[in-house]
Amino acid sequence: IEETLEEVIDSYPAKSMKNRKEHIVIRDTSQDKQKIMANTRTIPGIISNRGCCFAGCQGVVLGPLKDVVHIVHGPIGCCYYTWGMRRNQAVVGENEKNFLNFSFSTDMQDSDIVFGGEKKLEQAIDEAMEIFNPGTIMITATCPVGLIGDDIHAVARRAQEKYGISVMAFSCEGYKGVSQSAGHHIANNELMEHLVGKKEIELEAEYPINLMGEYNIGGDAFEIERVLGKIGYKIIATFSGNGSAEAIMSAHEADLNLVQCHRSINYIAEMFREKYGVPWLKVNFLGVDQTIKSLRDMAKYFGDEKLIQRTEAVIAEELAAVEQSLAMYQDLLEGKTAFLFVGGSRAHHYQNVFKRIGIDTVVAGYEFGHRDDYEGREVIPDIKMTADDRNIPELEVEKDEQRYHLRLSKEKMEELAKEIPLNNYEGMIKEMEDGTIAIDDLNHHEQVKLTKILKPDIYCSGIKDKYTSHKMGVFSKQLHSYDYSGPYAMFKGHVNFARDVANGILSPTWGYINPPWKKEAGLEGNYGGDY
Ligand code: CFM
Ligand code: HCA
Repeated sequence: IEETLEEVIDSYPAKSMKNRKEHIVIRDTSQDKQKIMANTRTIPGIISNRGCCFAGCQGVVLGPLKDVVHIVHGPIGCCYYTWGMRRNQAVVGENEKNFLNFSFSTDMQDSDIVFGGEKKLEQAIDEAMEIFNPGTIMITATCPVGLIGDDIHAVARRAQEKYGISVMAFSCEGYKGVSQSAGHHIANNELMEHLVGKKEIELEAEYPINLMGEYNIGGDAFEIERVLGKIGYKIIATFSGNGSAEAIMSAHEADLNLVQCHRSINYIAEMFREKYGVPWLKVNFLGVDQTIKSLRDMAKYFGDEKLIQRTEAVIAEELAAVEQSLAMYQDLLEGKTAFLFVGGSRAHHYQNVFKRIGIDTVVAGYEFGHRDDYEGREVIPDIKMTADDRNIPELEVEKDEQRYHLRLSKEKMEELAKEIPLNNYEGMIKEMEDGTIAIDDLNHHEQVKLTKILKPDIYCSGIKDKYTSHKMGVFSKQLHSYDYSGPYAMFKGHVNFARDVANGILSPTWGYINPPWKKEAGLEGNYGGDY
C-alpha cells in the first residue's frame, strides 16, 4: 500500500509532494493516534473539488429554510446556487410559508459594481415585501459585495426597522476561508445569534429534540421525521433540511440535540450546551445498523422505559420490512469495494451503509473536513488557527440565566457518556480498517491514480469527479445529490441505496467503455523550473 501512495504522489514537485503526503493516512489500527492535515488551503494549480464559502452558507445551511426569502446579493450566476441547484425539498404545513420555488437575486450589473449595490438591495427587499410578505429575509453576499464594500448589514437593519420582520445579512463572500466550511460557520453563527431563543412555545409533547446537521438531501429528513415521529419524538427544529426560521426560533426548548453532520454544526451544538444546557448526541441515520444504534442511544438518554420499549418495537417493525431485500443485495454485492470522496461527513457515514451490503471501503476522504472529523474531538485543542480561520468571526455565547437548565444531573451525564456518544464524536479514521486510505482534499490526479491502482467497483463522488470515474469504466454514484434518487436514510432508505448501487455496479455498461488511453499512453511531460 505504501508503494501505491508513492506512485500517486510521485509526479508532484517536491514541495507539493511534502504537502500532499501530510493529507494522506494509511490506516494502521496498531497506532493509537494517526494525524492528518486538513482544513488548509488547496495548493494553487491543483484542481480541488471543494466549493466556496457562499456555497456553504447560502447553498447548504440557509437554502433549505422554506419560510425565508433568500436574496442573493450579487451577479445572477451566483443565484444558480439557490433552490434548484441544491435540491431543497420541503413539506409545507398549514399556515406555513414556503418560498423554496423561487430564486431571488439583485442581479448586480457593471454600474452596481462601480457605484455600489446597496440601493438595489433595498429595492429588492421592498419588492419582496410587496409581493411575498415574508416573516424573514436573509441576504447573502457574493464575492463582489465584499470587494466593493456594500454594507449589507446596515441595509438589513434599516429594512428590519421599516418592516418589523427579521432581516438578516450574511457576509459569506465566496473567497472567505478555504472551503464551504467557512460558510457553514457564518450561517450558523447568525442563526444562533438572531433566531434561536426568539420565541417561546407551549410544549406539550414528551421528548422534544432538534435535528442538527441534516439537510434533507433526497428526502432523507422526511424519512427520519417519519420514524422518529412513530417512536414518539417531537422535533422542534431541524437545522436546516425541511426546516424553517420560525421553528429555529424555539429550538432552545429541546431537551436533546441530535447531530448528524458533525462538520457543519458541532460548534452550534456546543453553544446550545453553554447557553441553554441542552446536550448533544452524535447520531448516524444512514444505514440500518447505525440507525438502530442511534435510536437506542437516544432512548438511553431519555431513560424512560416506555420510550425504550417503543423504540424496540419500531426497530423490529422497520427492520422486518427491509431485511430480506438487504440480504438479497448483500448476496449480489459481497466482496465489491468502494472509494468514497464527499464533503465533510458522508465519506464516514456511508462506510457503514456499504458494509451491510457486503462492500468494503478502500479509500475515504473529505473535501473540507477538519482534523476532528477525521481523528475525533479530542484533537480540537491541538488544532492551530490559521489566518484563514481568523477571517471567520467567532461567536461567543454566555449562559442564558433565565432559560438555562440542566436536562440531566452532572453524574447522570458522566455515566451516560461512557455508553453513548454524548457531546462527542470519534471521527472517521478510527473506524476504518487496516491498510485502507484516508485522504483529504483529493484532486483529480490522485483520483485517477488511485482508481487505476485499487480498481474499486464504485466511486462515490460529486458532480465534479463523477465523469472522471465513468470515463475510466468505474461506476460512480453521487453522494451529494444521490443522482436525484433517495431517500437513503434509515431502514427503507438503505434498500433504496442498495438497489441503486446494485443497478449501477452490476450493469454490463462498464465493460464496454474503452477509452483511447487504455490502449496507448496519454500525454507525457516533465515539470520545469527549480522545484
Ligand atoms: Fe455536512 Fe452536508 Fe456533508 Fe456539508 Fe456539502 Fe451536502 Fe456534502 Mo455536498 S453539510 S459536510 S457542505 S453532510 S452540500 S448536505 S452533500 S458536501 S458530505
Ligand atoms: C457545494 C454543494 C455540493 C456540491 C455537490 C457536487 C452539494 O458544496 O457547493 O459537487 O456535486 O451537495 O450540492 O456539495
